[in-house]
Amino acid sequence: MIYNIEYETLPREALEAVQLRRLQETVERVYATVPFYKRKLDEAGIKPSDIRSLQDLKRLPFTTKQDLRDNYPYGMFAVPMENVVRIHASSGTTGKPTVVGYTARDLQTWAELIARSLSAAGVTSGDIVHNSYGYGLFTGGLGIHQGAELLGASLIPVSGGNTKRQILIMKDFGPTALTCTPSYALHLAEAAAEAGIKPGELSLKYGVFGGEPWTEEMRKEIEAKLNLSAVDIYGLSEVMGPGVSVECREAKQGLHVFEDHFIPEIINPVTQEVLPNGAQGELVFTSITKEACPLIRYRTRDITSLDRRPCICGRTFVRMRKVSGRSDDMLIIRGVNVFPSQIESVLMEMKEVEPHYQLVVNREGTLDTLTVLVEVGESVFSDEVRYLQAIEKKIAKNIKELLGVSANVKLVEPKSIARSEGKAQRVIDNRKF
Ligand code: DLL
Repeated sequence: MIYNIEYETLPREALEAVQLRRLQETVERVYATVPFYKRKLDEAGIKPSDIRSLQDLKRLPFTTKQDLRDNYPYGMFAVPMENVVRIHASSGTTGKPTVVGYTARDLQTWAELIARSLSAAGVTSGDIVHNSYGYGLFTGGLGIHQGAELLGASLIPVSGGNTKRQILIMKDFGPTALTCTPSYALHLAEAAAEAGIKPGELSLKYGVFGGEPWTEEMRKEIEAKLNLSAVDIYGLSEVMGPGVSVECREAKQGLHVFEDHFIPEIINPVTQEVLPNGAQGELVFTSITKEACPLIRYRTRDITSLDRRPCICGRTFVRMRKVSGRSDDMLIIRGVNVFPSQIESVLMEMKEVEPHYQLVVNREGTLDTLTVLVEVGESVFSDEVRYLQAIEKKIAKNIKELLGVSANVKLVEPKSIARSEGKAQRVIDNRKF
């Protein structure tokens, strides 16, 4: 079902008119209220009144995560604190967290975007939603929570962790939809199987998974193990949280960006030029309705491309391809660019191994080495050594063929790679730069 039929199916021309008006309002507002943006626009010699068409967007300066850090904690807020009703933060791997605020209207907007997202997955007011995204400063838990309530579904605020209890709830409360990171979905599936529950025994029908990159192969695996239809949901706390874009269950080919609230662009991360339609590069967002923390041309570091072809679901919003990785997650191993998702798709094609893996990068002398740890199932692990070695060789060969990089592949015991209740840690880079 399309939750907001009027906006989600707006013809392009009408949509662009809405976008331009909202963009102009946003630029005027940030220029007047956020000293950082006044300075940036002055430096670039641009006045808010210079934004006369959507083409003018590319004249505006970028915003980076570093800019948010430099203005920590509240320097980027465009409204007085008394109008801010919620604060979230993303932890980030280094340094201070990135802090974001929401006005009451921002929370309403966000709830609507989640209601749209859940609807795109197939969820209706008659569904029971088991929400295992973490509650707290992370936007996943509370973000999904409010949107599910707005939709009128029955929401179970389980949050992450305590997997045994999660399984009990999944069995006894009869949830029809599951929301969590894809890696945790897989973990829940395994735990359910261990508890002797067969895929068809749970009442799940829909999954809305995101917060980290995952491949098509991983989708198939989760759908089979949990007997549900899974869509990908994307977002980032700086821009809003989950619900910036979502796949529709009709096509499951690319995530519709809620373009009446966010304008996406794809740039070359090195030269910063805007790339033509369909080209792959770094995703950039401008928020055009946010009150508390509007962002102009925020560089996400996520790598994807935009698809403007019409979609069978009827939504007119542009689709972004599944994110293949982050430009800062990209490993450069002996000069070769490697994304964890590329390795994942090699592994997923092999039925002998489990979808749990970790990449470990070391530097020996001047040489980078890549070790791929992959779990195998109980039955395979107890097989003879020669058989295991043959599998390791086959994986290494497939990685070499696809990526042109040599890897040491090590099969490890079932359950030996740490499970995460939120985002999985796929890479351990021990090199010192
Ligand atoms: O992860 C928001 C979210 C929560 C999205 C729950 C979806 C579901 P942050 O913690 O700020 O926000 O992390 C944002 O996570 O820039 C991407 O690199 C990555 N990411 C989020 N969703 C996806 C996805 C939330 N569907 C960062 N596919 C983003 C790939 C994703 N990467």
